[in-house]
Amino acid sequence: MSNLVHSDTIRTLFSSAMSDMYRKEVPQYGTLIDLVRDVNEAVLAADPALKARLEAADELERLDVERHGAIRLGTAEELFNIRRMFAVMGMFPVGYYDLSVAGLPVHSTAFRPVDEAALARNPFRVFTSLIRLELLEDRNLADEAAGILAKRKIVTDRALELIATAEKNGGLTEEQAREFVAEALETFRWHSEATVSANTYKRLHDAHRLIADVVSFRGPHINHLTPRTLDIDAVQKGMPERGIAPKAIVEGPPRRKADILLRQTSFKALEEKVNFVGEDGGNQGTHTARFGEIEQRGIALTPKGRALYDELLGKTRRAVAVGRKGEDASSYEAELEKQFEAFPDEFETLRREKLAYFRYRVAPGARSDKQVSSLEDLLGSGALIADPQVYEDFLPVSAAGIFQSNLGSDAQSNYLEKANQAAFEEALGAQVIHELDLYSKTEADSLKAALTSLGQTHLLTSVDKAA
Ligand code: OOG
Ligand code: NI
Repeated sequence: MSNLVHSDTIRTLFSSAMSDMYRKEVPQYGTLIDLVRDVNEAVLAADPALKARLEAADELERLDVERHGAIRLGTAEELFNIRRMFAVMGMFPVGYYDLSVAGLPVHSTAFRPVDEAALARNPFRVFTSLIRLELLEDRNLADEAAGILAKRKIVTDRALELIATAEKNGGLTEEQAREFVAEALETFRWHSEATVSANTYKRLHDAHRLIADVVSFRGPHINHLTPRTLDIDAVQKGMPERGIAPKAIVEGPPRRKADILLRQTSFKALEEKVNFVGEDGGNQGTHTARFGEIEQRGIALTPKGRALYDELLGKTRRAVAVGRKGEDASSYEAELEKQFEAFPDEFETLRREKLAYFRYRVAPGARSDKQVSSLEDLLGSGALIADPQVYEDFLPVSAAGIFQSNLGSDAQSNYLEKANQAAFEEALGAQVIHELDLYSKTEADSLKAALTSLGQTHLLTSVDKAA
């Protein structure tokens, strides 16, 4: 059918509908969006070279719409249907994150676009966690929770019909797409009416706050939507001025010239009124789940770069107790900066030492004259340009820090069973895509295309071997 709309269009409709809904539900989110917009404008105005680079690399336009959200699911069937729903929007499961190591009874993936054109148009991502009742010690409570979850339906009937239509026809018409977005939105809406009694809520909550958050409600309310900033320290500083209290430390790498991976900070979850099920027609209480977060994205790292990152972060965290009784921001930051002196802070060095992924392109107007003898010569002459590839994914240690600061608990459970990607993929009904494959393919493909158009394909073999 030729009258189908592109999945990129559906994703953009959906992410903007989610943003509108969350702005109404959580007003601080709107404040944060305004703050991030102001900071980004100021950064771009003060750094024309950065602006030019982002523009040339096709990264500037997506910045205004760039968001990620997060949801927590209760059952295998829910994860299965959510995968199908996101596929209609051109979002696929990338990466497997085991959070049991951080004492959280969940494992996760990120649904996101995977091809370059789709990422450039709108890189909307949803960090999606599945609770693991099998990790609960109290087996009776686990059974009870499973029984409660088995009764709910998080995707509307009409949304399921439209998903099936999209699967059959390879997409949706514009009219169907609009209806699909409206129906999909229902899945992620906040419900102040709990599905359980105050007593059941308390027991679930005592087992783990995350379990209560998932099991007590009709569906997986979106728990944050995160805009991307070009200067997270400026936003962190600006938050209190606009009446928002950020968590003490920024997760991820320290501030650098050559940004790597992902830096994130959040504000504490709101305490919201909830009506529990009760004989006398209701029972008021509160629930804290929904919060605000911002992020700054840097370059994607190769396995070698990632190993160095993990090593330096690990050293920092061993040297300073993080996250437990109140975060001591200044000593943590000082230690982090000290440790990361060992991480090269020039894109040029990151590329030469194969610590990070790049995307190659031909400089505007560059021509191929005689054959050059090395890639470095070609880069040095300015004919070939290496742009940093944005890290499009998440970081398990940071994610655990975000989870924990919003659960507001110091308690760490020690779970015996650890990662179980096979069980996660069985629930998903698909395998997760390995994020590193995507970055290395983009790098290899872009290099090949650029060298071909410069008539320098003789350089390819040596590069391929090195890759
Ligand atoms: C997800 C927390 C992780 C991130 O950006 O790493 C996260 C959640 O709280 O459900 O959002
Ligand atoms: Ni997040």
